[in-house]
Amino acid sequence: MITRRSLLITGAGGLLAGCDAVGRSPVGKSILGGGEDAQHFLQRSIVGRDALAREFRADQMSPRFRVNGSKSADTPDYLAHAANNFADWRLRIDGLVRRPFGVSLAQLRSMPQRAQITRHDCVEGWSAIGKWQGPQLSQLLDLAGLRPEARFIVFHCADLYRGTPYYESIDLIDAYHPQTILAWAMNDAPLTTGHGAPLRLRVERQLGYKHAKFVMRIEAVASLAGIGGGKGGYWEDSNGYQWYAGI
Ligand SMILES: Nc1nc2c(c(=O)[nH]1)N[C@H]1C(S)=C(S)[C@@H](COP(=O)(O)O)O[C@H]1N2
Ligand SMILES: [Mo]
Repeated sequence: MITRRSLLITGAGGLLAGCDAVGRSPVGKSILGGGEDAQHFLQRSIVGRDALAREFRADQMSPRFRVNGSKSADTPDYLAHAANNFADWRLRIDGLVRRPFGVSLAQLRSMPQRAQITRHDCVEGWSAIGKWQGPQLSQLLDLAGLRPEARFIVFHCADLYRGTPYYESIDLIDAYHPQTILAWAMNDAPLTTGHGAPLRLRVERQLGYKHAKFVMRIEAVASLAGIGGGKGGYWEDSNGYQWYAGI
């Protein structure tokens, strides 16, 4: 059986082939501005982007949840904050926002919280069910006030993966999805270093590599062209992974 996930992972050729037909139709033309838009449009036409990811019961949580990708961030700045339990650390929110600001871990913990038990699906073929807690990303974006030109949210991470800064990006549909949270807790405990302390993204309708760990800065941008290699994320730039990794 072809699952939606395998279709979307392996189906780049198929989806893009389908773009021609969409691009020729009047509605397609008005909506499609580039490859990213084409993927948005097609994804939205296949499944509702607002649909919730499945949530699980506590007894369904995986006894072991693998640490994957970077296991830590070893810049002097990150290590100094980690040694101090991130007490002076601030998440920075800037870019195309009216009120750029910094927010402490204590403040993030005192905002309204969302907790969810979800399944993490890594593109490498493993999955694990865990519980994540933190404020919804939408709350922080609303506090900052997105400017009308903002179209993508970029997550700048503390780690270098194989020498290159890890980063990821999502569109505003996923940024405002109710299950998109900035998690500081996993399985009812503060995030461990391996799972991305002090803060990581959970974007539950997408594959694992989109879930940026060690998030230091959130930037609202109009285009992904000026960030990293321009394709919207570490793996997108380095390995041709799809920018929209919907599951
Ligand atoms: N900053 C950063 N975020 C990252 C990665 C990474 O190497 N660095 N790896 C990604 C991948 S491929 C996966 S599957 C998940 C793994 O999260 P986990 O270590 O909590 O299992 O983190 C994602 N986020
Ligand atoms: Mo992954």
